[in-house]
Formats: sequence, C-alpha cells, structure tokens
Amino acid sequence: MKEQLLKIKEDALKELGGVKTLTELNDLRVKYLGKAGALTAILRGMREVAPEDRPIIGALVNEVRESLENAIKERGESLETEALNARLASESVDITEPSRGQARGALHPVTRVLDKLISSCVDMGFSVVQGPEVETDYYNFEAMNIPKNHPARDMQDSFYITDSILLRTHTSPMQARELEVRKPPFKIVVPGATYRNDSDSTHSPVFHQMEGLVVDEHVSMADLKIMLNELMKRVFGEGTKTRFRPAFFPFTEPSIELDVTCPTCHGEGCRICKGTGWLELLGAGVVNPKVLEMSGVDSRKYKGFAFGIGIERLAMVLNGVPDLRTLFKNDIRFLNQMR
Ligand code: FA5
Repeated sequence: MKEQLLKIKEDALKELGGVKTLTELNDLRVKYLGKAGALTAILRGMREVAPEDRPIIGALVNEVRESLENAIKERGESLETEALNARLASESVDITEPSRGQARGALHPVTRVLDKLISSCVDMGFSVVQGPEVETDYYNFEAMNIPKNHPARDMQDSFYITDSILLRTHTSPMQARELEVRKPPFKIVVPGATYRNDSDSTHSPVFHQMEGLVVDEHVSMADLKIMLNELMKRVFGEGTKTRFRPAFFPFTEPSIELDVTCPTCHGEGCRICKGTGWLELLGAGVVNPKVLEMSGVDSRKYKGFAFGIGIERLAMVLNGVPDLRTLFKNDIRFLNQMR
C-alpha cells in the first residue's frame, strides 16, 4: 500500500507538470483527490490493513494528500497569474496613440438668436410665456380682430386641420390668451414656432416668431419705438441700420414694420431684398382697443403695444445667410460655418 501511495504521488506530480489550463488542473484534482479519486480509494481499503500498520499508512495518506493539495494550489496560482498576464498584455493601452478627438456640438443659429432676444427682453423686465402651436380659428384670427371672410386673412396663407383648428400662423393669438387671464399692467414675450404656406429665399413654411406685448395705463407708439430701438441695439450692436415703415395689421392701430439693411447686398439692392436694400424683420403697433375689449380689458383705462419678430430673418441678417431655408436643411457644412 505504501508503494501504491508513493506511486500515486509520483504520477500526480508528473501529470501536474503537463497541466496547461485551470480546467485541466481541476480534472486532475478530481482524479486524485475527488470522491471517486485514487487517494479516496486507498482510504476505503484501510480496513484490510493490519491494525498496527494503520497509523503509518494513515499518516502517509495525509502527507500525500497535503503535498498534492499544495502542489495543485501552487500550480493553480501560477496558472491564474499567467492568464492575468496574458490578458493584460493583450488588452494593453497604447497611450502614445493619437486620439480620434471629440467633435463638439454647437447651438443652432436660430436657437442662438432666440436666446439672445429672450435674454435681452428678460433684462428689460419681460416675462416669458409659451402657447399652443395648434390653435383655434378664434384665437388665431377672430380675437385678433380678423373676422371670417375679412380680406386680412389672405395676408397669411394658413394650414387648416379642421374648419376651426389650424397651425398658428403667428404668435399673436397669445396676446388674446394672455389678455384674458392676466391683470394689467404686464409685459410678456412669447417665443415659438409658427406655420404658413410660404416658401422662397425669405420665407419658410415653418418659422419662429417672438411676440411681445406690453399693457399699462400710459403706453404709446413712442414707448414701442424706444423699446424696439433698444432691443435692436442689443441684438445687432451699434452698426446695423434700421428703419420704421407705416404698415397695416387689424390688431394694431397705428401699425409699423421694422426693416434692417439687407445682409446680402448691404443696402445696394439685390434679388433677396427685391432691390430695396432692406429686409423686413418685424411687425408692431399700438394694440387695437377692439382687441383689448374682446378679451375683457377696459380700453379706456389700459393701452398696449405689441410686436412680432421673425427669428429666422434675424438669424439671416446676423449671419449673412442669403437663403432662409438653409437654416432648416441641417447641412453639417453650413452649421459648422455658423458656429
Ligand atoms: C405678423 O405675423 C404679426 N402677427 C406681427 C405683429 C405682432 C404685428 C404684433 C403687430 C403686432 P407678419 O406677417 O409681417 O406679421 O410677420 C412678422 C414677421 O415674421 C415678418 O416680419 C418676418 O420677419 C417673419 N415672417 C413672416 N412670414 C415668414 C415666413 N414664411 N418665413 C420666415 N419668416 C416669416
């Protein structure tokens, strides 16, 4: 039995030398030390050993088991280290390799202009509100003093959803909505998307406006012009030339429009500005008393002024863009130039 034990030890250690993986090592452990392993078989045969030899054989079994366990453990550790080193070598990072770089995004020119306008108005004491893009005929037209069949409806070619619901053609309906719920005096601006069946180099079917409305006891056309001049100065700086023209809107009386020097010809006259040298930026005026009354505001006590600025037109002028529709094409080469 002693020889048998020494042979088991010798065979096991020899096999251990050839073990290359942790799986093979586990198989070897099962083969020699497992329940059905060679050493366990010897222990089972102890009954046949003479009683006086049992302690000697028992001690030898333990010694063989211990030395095999230690050898297996050591081999296991060295296999694990080898595996780790191999992984580290294959996954090593070459810190000298040049990086691919991260492309940095930027705000869209329309967002930048809108942010600038809003923050300038907030600095002047305006609150910002938003309204629905899907609007009723009542707020879009009737509450703005444009009754059904009024010729002024032709000024804005509208996208109707049903007979009484449409995509808002301007941000002005928010004047009526706010007049109904706010107690004067107040100053609000309303930025947002608007929709018209228009498309050429200065018109897009989807565009943005920012409405402004000031209601107080003593406001006048003079206040409106001072405010707009100040706003234009903040947005354009001192250099850009602006001019006011008389205009007509059913919801303001009197009404004006503000033009700026054309970004393409700088006032010389070109295709974009139809030879005038100017580009229309906004409509404005003193709120028609009928609009105040329809929304429940006493027009003998309160007056108001309002304006509606075309955001893409402003972005066009500020960035010298000859075709407004380019702002919506999302051509990355164009957007990179606009950073
Ligand atoms: C209006 O929409 C009035 N609601 C503005 C207003 C508000 C007047 C308050 C008085 C008081 P108008 O249709 O002119 O007005 O449009 C205002 C501005 O929106 C224009 O000056 C222009 O800058 C811009 N705009 C109009 N249509 C388009 C379009 N299809 N694409 C891009 N910008 C447009």
